[in-house]
Amino acid sequence: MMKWITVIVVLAVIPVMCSGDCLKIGFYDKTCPSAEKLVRKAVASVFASNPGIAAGLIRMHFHDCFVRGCDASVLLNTTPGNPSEKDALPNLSLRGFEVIDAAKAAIEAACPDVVSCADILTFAARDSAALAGNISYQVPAGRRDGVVSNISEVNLPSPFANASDLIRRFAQKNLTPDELVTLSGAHSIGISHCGAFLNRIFRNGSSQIDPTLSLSYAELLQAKCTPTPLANTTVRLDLITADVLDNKYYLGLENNLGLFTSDHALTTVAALKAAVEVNARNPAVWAEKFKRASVKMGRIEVLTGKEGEIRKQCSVINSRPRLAVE
Ligand code: HEM
Ligand SMILES: *[C@@H]1O[C@H](CO)[C@@H](O)[C@H](O)[C@H]1NC(C)=O
Ligand SMILES: *[C@@H]1O[C@H](CO)[C@@H](O)[C@H](O)[C@H]1NC(C)=O
Ligand SMILES: *[C@@H]1O[C@H](CO)[C@@H](O)[C@H](O)[C@H]1NC(C)=O
Ligand SMILES: *[C@@H]1O[C@H](CO)[C@@H](O)[C@H](O)[C@H]1NC(C)=O
Ligand SMILES: *[C@@H]1O[C@H](CO)[C@@H](O)[C@H](O)[C@H]1NC(C)=O
Ligand SMILES: CC(=O)N[C@H]1CO[C@H](CO)[C@@H](O)[C@@H]1O
Repeated sequence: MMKWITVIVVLAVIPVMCSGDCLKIGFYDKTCPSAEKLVRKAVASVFASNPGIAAGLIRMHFHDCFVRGCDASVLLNTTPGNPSEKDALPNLSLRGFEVIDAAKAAIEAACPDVVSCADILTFAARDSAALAGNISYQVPAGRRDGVVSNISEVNLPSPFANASDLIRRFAQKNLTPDELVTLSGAHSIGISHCGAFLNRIFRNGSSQIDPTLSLSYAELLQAKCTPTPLANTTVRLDLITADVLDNKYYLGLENNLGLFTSDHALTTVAALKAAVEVNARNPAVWAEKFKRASVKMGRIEVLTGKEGEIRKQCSVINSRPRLAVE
């Protein structure tokens, strides 16, 4: 009898305990079993006609997690008196907001007020990796949505950054130098505007082109970005396999084909360079590390339990204080 009481007491206590941040795989299994499937469907349906969307969503997840944690603050619109993260310069062309909105609408129709936008974005980034790179993994959920998005807090790593600056910024988010290199592999898909690499192709002084950039590639980039460098011209981040999320990015780095100063920086210090070499030689090793590092990035400063809220619409918080200008 006593034994059974003990068992019952233990079982009753276990569900309220959780280690670390409380996120778990299958978080919506009971409350919204179709959630992950609906996100996958929304991403896949856009991907079919616009494969670039995978890059957009993976980058959006990174930007969300690095600013105020993975709390969907990146999705919030500017409101009167409060310019949001979306209006910050480094957002330069985030894309995929409409995919998140479509997934959210489908999910609200099936199970209202249960699934956070932060989890939807996390699932969408995960599904993007599967579509663009056949890189599949399970991702824990249970994030809640933040109620603050502030342009002044957007302080992302710069494409002009050197190795020590990148290492420091990732360390601030509890990510290791190896994870910096591994996650940068996301630059094996997607595009960039000229503004992010002009420093490497139009320089004043003796050498106009950054000597650590392949000369023929630099000339091609110069042609692309002339005569209006700040127009909407875009180039692919990975020359070798532009649309496939794979480890060819690292081969590019080893051949001075990294597009940004921050890409090339990964080959400039021993610790990072060793990781670049490992990733370049071992596609499966890199893919495994990419999965793990993506899950870890998805745990940065998350809100859980009763923190934050479950937004009804991903671009606005549920209830906001009335402002004088409204
Ligand atoms: C290491 C520091 C990083 C820097 C400095 C950086 C910088 C940039 C810049 C400047 C662009 C081009 C934006 C544009 O001009 O439109 C870009 C694109 C992109 N970044 Fe990063 N990034 C970094 C890390 C990451 C990480 C960790 C991820 C995700 C795991 C990521 C995923 C992407 C993707 C997928 C694109 C292509 C976006 C698209 O095609 O819409 N980046 N990044
Ligand atoms: C945004 O953040 C800045 C810097 O932390 C702060 O001074 C400002 O008051 C914040 N704005 C809003 C509307 O909360
Ligand atoms: C995708 O990856 C799985 C293992 O992770 C593998 O069995 C399968 O053959 C791959 N599919 C393609 C199309 O490469
Ligand atoms: C790297 O960049 C940081 C920040 O811009 C700067 O303070 C530092 O001196 C640079 N380090 C090297 C080795 O160039
Ligand atoms: C080079 O000079 C031009 C014209 O003087 C200037 O607009 C540009 O910003 C300079 N570029 C760099 C990298 O200093
Ligand atoms: C770039 O594209 C955006 C959206 O497509 C557009 O609003 C903007 O005017 C374009 N800018 C230039 C310089 O063409
Ligand atoms: C998608 C998005 O919201 N882009 C914004 C990025 O920031 C610039 C200003 O720096 C805005 O004009 C864009 O609308």
